[in-house]
Amino acid sequence: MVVNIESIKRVDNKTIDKDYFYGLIKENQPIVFSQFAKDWDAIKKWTPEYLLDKVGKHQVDVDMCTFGPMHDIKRMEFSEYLNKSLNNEFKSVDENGNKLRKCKKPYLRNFALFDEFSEFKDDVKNEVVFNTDIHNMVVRGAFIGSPDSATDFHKDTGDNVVAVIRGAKYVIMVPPEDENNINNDKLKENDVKYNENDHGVPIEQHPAFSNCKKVYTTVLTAGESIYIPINWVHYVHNLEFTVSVSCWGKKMII
Ligand SMILES: O=C(O)CCC(=O)C(=O)O
Repeated sequence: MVVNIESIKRVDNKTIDKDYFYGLIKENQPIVFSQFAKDWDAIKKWTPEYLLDKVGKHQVDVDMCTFGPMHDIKRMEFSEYLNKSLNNEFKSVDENGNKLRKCKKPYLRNFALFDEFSEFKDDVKNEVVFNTDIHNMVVRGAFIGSPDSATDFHKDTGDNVVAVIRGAKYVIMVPPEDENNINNDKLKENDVKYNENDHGVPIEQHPAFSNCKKVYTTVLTAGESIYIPINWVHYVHNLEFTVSVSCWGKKMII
């Protein structure tokens, strides 16, 4: 059965009027803001060289993505992780030469860059859409991943605005009403294939989604952001070496 796919709505306004912006968010549908992050300092500043210079010697906890009872976290110097990611040196096949699932590739997820290095704090602005009330914890974390690293299907405990600083991400989203129609066994059997050079099954034919009414997709590039409403199941595949910042909160400014 062919899966019904819809592209996530994009708004390209250079300056986003606040009322318009929050009106869109109120609909509780995913939206791509293609200009929202374009002028952030991070876009100009966060080259691999800059990150290495500022963070290189710092120890980071890399999710080795074995997804056992505990995630397999490996501590390493940021410079080692960044260079291996940039050069795509983490293995993508198992001992028998079979392709590993993308979400099994080591990935530096939810790195507390802003708590640990204050000079990065003002370089990204996705928190501006959240109310910073003390009861509304607004949390930001950086995601730095090699080509073909991925975060498996999951949902967040708050609304989320993900901004891409470098690279590109293929995003798949399933609305809350279809969550129980996803076949997780079929997902484990086959990766979602992005294009002809990739492995797995294209989303249009993927059996894990054949009972879903509609599945939403998009590709985000540097300077673009996506609003992921709470309870929407999502999957993110880094198409190249990618740096992004997720920002979660429970109360938007509306
Ligand atoms: O960028 C990623 O790999 C995952 C982002 C995500 O799923 C999240 O912020 O909840």
